[in-house]
Amino acid sequence: MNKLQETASHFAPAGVVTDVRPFGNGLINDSYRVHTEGAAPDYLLQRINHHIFQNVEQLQENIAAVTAHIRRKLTDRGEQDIDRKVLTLIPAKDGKKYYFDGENYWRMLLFIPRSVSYEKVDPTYSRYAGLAFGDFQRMLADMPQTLGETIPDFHNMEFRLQQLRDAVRNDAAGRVLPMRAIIDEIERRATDMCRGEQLHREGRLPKRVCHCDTKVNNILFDESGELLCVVDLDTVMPNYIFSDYGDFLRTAANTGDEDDRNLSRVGFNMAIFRAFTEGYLTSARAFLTDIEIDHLPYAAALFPYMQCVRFLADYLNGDTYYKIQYPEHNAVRTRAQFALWQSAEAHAQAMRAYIESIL
Ligand code: GN1
Ligand code: MG
Repeated sequence: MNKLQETASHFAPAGVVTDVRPFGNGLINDSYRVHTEGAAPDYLLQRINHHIFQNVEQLQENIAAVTAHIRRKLTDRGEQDIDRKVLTLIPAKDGKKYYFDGENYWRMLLFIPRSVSYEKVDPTYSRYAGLAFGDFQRMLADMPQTLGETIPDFHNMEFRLQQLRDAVRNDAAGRVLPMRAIIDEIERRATDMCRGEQLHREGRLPKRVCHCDTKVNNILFDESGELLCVVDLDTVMPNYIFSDYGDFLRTAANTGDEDDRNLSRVGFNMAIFRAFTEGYLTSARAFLTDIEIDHLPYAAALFPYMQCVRFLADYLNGDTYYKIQYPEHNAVRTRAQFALWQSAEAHAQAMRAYIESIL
């Protein structure tokens, strides 16, 4: 039995474990697929990045509450195949929702079979995703528990800018100089990009339970194309609906890659925008306020901007947060998100016109 198999044995999966192999490409946690013999289901074993999620106990309580709530909603609606439409936490043998090996925190989930995720989706899939996120927010609207913020100020733009300013001041890795032009442009637009925080302080923008990491590869589809569920629930917490709307478009409506070196490939794809927005408003319009709807184009630009700020701060700090594949990776990511942000801003008028046309 190797180390990973030994870790898996602290949970109580049905069936005999045959193999544990790396799975997926998240930038934060490490995931492994636990293969089992015969008809028993497979599992997903994850090492939780506890430097980032510092309160693992609360994190796991959040996930348990959210998945139980969604499961109840799906059951009430008479959905079939529920184990593939919501995540299932597998408790550790001692009954806890995680296992601590003295150094690392682990959790286990049921592996969702015959599912696929994508780095890019077409308009048809984007529309499904829009419907699904609107529905996700609606299902969680009446959760009895108040969820903790698993990462405080996660999508607080003022806080993210403060982190960037600290990183610029410290210049820990000596990388500020070549990034100066980008930093200046970020600062020039800073006040406007913090509008969400401003509206919230004025009591005009609510927080609702959101997913907060709706990048397109966090959505599972059935092999037939049907949408199954959203995964990566670590960041589910109260936030502005802009998070889910904006982060999906940041990843799905980018004609290039999140870390594209070729900036001429990067741009904001209006066909994806239209399909996703139409789907999202179909399921969310009933509960959204006018202020939320009016600011959807702002949200579409905010998320590439925020991700640019976050990648840049990490680059300046010497790559302490995101996993990187090569030394300049965070600089490349910063430039790609910067280009996407500029493109999204250039499309703001067209976005507004489309939203008006469908309401
Ligand atoms: C991280 O874990 P993953 O790769 O789905 C990050 C998101 C970023 C994203 C950028 C907890 O998501 O906020 O938008 O990378 N998650 C955390 O690709 O910071
Ligand atoms: Mg992920």
